[in-house]
Amino acid sequence: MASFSRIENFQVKTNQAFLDKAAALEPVLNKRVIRPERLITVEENPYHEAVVHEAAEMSELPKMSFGKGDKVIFDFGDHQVGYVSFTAVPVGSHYDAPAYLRMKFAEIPSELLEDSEDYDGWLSRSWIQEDTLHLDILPSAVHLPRRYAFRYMQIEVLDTSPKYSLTLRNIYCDYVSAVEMNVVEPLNSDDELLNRMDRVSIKTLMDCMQSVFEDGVKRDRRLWLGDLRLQARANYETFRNYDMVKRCLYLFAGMTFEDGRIGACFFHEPDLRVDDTYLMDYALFFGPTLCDYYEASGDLETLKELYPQAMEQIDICWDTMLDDRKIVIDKGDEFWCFLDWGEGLNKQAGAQAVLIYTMRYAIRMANVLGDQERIRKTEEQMEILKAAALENFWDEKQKLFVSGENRQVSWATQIWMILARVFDKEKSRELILHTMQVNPRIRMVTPYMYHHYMDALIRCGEDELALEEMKRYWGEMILDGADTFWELYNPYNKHESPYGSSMVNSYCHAWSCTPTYLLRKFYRKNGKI
Ligand code: RAM
Repeated sequence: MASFSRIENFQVKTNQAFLDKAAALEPVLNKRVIRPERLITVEENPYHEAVVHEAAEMSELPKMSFGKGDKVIFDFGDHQVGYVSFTAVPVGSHYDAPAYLRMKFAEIPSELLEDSEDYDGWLSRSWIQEDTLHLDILPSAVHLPRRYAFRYMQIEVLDTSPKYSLTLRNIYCDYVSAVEMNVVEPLNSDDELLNRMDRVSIKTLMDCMQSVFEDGVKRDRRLWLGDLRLQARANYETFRNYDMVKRCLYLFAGMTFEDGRIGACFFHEPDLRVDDTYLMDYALFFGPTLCDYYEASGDLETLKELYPQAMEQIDICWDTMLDDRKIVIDKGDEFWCFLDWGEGLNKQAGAQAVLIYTMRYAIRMANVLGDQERIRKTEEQMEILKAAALENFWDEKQKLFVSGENRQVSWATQIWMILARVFDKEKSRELILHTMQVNPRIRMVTPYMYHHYMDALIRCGEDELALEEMKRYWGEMILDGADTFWELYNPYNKHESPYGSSMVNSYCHAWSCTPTYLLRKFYRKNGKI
């Protein structure tokens, strides 16, 4: 299922003062030189899993030379984001032809077993991290111009000539990030798996903190509002880089759709530009993200300045996205609301719940600013929307919420209804436990949706269960070899991809970094771990 939107003659509304504020907050990236730790080989086992074998220590490299058809794989020891350099030196007779190399970068070992010729997904194949290079003059100090996201780098010699081969020297990566790991205290739990989940979360977040909060450093390398909200939450518990959140909020507010709707994602290179994609849930999350930012940073000035736009997102939904019954109009297969990548997931009831959820944050902000009129209006609207949700989406027989014309039952719908607090805590608890028992066929596939599942369990007072589920999901990803958390992880289908091929899946995806937020905010602070 291809999901994207494209608007002909897309018109935007710009607030230059906001964009200038965002530009002034552009971070200077820290650089660190990282060298590979060892040479490896990768092979496929009978279960179609990639198995890594150590081939040699790095100290062996100067003694090795590579001719036509040879491959060497460098393991950089952990996930990296940055610019790779190396020197190629010819050995043998004087070189009589250019060296021709193919380089492949992989976040996880199985990417090295894939052949991009077989790619048939619907996202651009240009995301696959491989390049070829001709070296006309040797020796040659190569500085690759692209930024790569990887742990493993494979160099394949496509050709030299019968008269010479190559040695490879001084290979390193200039790692880049806006933040430094050493400002974050370790979790120090007695449970080593939790410590690892925390560390991997922080590394995921750190790698994605570039000029903006990128969603994924392999792909899409841009700012998405839904991702930002979770990244910002994890950031408040770890790096506490308030400026980067502020910069991203001003970017979204500084360039919107002509009618004031906030775009789902934003490009920051070569210049600032909102994408022509509107997602109802993402636009609404501008409010909660702003509210969280204010509560974490105390920056009242920014709250005041951006509050009107947060409210406007709700007003737009109230005015344009509801039918006479005050339920969200189902736009079916269009890319109009995200929630999760689950195949066939109907978004109608979930979107209604997100609108209600967002209103709670609107009231929180209105309280800070003493906006009584907004509080009164929003409380009234929330009640109307909750009543409409119960009337139209609650199925008393199944004791579950349904969504869409086909009355679909999904995990996402139940979870968002719980987060919207359509029921009180006890009834919500019954609902989540019942959902777990029923295990609806339309499951959660992204760590993004799993985060909301954890949030819902914690909200229902099921902290222990949330911890178990967190270990089962993110912990399992670690056991499957994650150095950073992946964009997609469906324990029931490990090769799942919403893009028609897992070759373009991202394996350092910021919306997956929330265990550190959950562990630090709800468990460590209360002395529970
Ligand atoms: C994908 C990315 C991104 C997400 C959007 C909706 O393109 O994974 O992180 O926010 O979908």
